[in-house]
Order: sequence, then structure tokens, then C-alpha cells
Amino acid sequence: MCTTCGCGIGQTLINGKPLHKPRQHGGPMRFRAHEADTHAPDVCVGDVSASRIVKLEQDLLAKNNGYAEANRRYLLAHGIFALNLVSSPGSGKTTLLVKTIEALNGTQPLAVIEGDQQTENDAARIRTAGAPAIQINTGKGCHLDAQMVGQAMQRLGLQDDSLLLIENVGNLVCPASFDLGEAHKVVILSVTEGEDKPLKYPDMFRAASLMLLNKCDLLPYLDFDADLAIDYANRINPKLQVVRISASSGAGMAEWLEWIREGCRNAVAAKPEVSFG
Ligand SMILES: Nc1nc2c(ncn2[C@@H]2O[C@H](COP(=O)(O)OP(=O)(O)OP(=O)(O)O)[C@@H](O)[C@H]2O)c(=O)[nH]1
Ligand SMILES: [Mg+2]
Repeated sequence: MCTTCGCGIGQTLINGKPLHKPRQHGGPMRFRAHEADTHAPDVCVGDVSASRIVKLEQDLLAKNNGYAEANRRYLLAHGIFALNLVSSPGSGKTTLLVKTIEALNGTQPLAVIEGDQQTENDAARIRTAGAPAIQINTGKGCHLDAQMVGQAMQRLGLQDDSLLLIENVGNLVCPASFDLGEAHKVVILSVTEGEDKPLKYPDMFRAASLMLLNKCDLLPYLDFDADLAIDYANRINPKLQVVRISASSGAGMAEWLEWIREGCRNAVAAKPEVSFG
């Protein structure tokens, strides 16, 4: 369970089958996490004190970090460059992945892990584009965690020196807290969402290395100030790189593809040498 928003009670499915170990939760806890003031340990919310909620959150993230480290070690050992794509629902993640797969045109071995609460739609779109894909359905959960991703990686059978693209559940809040073992989080902000998203959801923009400002083809029809949106994002995270892109028109794709290729080259170069004997 994610104590940030109280999500995640229920069953996770990977390609329609239950996650190997059903995730534990502490029974029917009656609290509303949004109302918990975690700075006031004596406050009780429902049955649970705020200090207990903080402890639960710490335990949950510590457990996740253990799985994330295992994923990261595996990826490093195999020269695999992994990206975790995060955004609001509908910002264009799957469209962007499809266009990326088409543009790479078999020059780069890759695989995709798709995360959504329900449906296999996105994995089907990726397979149609010609790449292997596995779908994780999180049920009530609003984010992928490292255990789910580790199992999906095993089932995919990743190639050495490949690219792993993970599309997280559309949500600008909880996925920011969950390390999956990826090299980078890539946040996608579309121009239909409003310039101030980085200020309203700073954790996500702080956690990301790259922001793709998507749907730029729509700018002529919108009252959206792209420079202001980028300025807000850089106020939150001065190191955040930005690419203006349109998955539909292809504008900005060359820069995004070069960023990916450079990451793949670095991942292969960082792979430890195997010693024989
Ligand atoms: N105009 C325009 N539309 C886009 C662009 N990229 C995506 N779209 C449209 O945006 C809608 C949502 O795209 P998806 O790729 O499904 O978005 P998503 O982020 O994967 O959505 P979820 O998985 O549901 O969170 C679709 O109608 C796309 O055609 C773009 O660059 N320009
Ligand atoms: Mg999608």
C-alpha cells in the first residue's frame, strides 16, 4: 500500500497473471492519508496515529529501495539503459514510445514495461509497433513499484546492452517516490496541462533528469507559455534537461533519440568486465 494516498490494496497482475508474491498490507486500515499531518505524531487519523503512518511509509519505501537496488545491479551488470517515463494520464507516453520504437527501427534492442491500473491496451500498442512488451495492471495502485518491475524484467528476458522503457501509471504524485532501479526518470508534460504543473507537483520534476514538453504541435491553438513552463520546471530542478517535442509531428524527436543513444552507449561502457577463470 502507498501511504501517500492510501492506494494499492488489491491484486497486481502482470500480463493478466498475479504478481508472484501478493503484496502485503496490514489489513483494513481506516485512515485517510491525505488528512494526516505527519508533523504531528500525536494526531490520530481513523485508527492510526500519524507517527505510525510515517513508520509505514518509511518501511514501504525501504522495502521498495531493496528491490530497486537489485534491479539496478542487474541492469548495470547487463549494460541495460532503463528509463522510467512518468506523467499525468494522457500526456502522450505511449504515443511517444511507439514513435520512438518506429524511429529506432530495430537499430537498438529494446523492451517495454507498461503500467496501468487496468487494460492491456498500451502493451498491445507497443507490440504492434514491433517491440516486446509486458503489461502490469496495478488494480487500485497508482504507481509501479520495484518488485513488480523486477518480476516483469525476468519475464521479459532482457537482452544485454539493450534499452528498457518503463511507462509508469499516469499520475504526477506517487511514482515520484518509488525508485524502480532505473537510470533516469523522464517526466512528460504536455502543453494542454497548464504551465504551473512543476510548481504544483514539484516532487516529480525534482526526481526527473529530463522533461519532454510534448504536444508542441498544439501550441498555436493554446494559451500556453512554453518558456514559462520550462522556467517553473528549472526553478524546481535547475539540473532538469528539457526537450520540446511533438510525438505527433516528430518535432524534437532527433534530440530525444540522441539522448537515448548516448545513455545506451554509457550503459554499455559502464558494464563491468566479466572475468573468466
Ligand atoms: N496533438 C498531439 N496529440 C498527441 C501527442 N502525443 C500524444 N497525443 C494524443 O494524446 C492522447 C493520449 O496519448 P497516449 O499516448 O495514450 O497518452 P499516455 O500518456 O500514454 O496515456 P495513459 O497511458 O492513459 O496515461 C492520444 O489521443 C494521442 O493521440 C502529440 O504530440 N500531439
Ligand atoms: Mg499510455
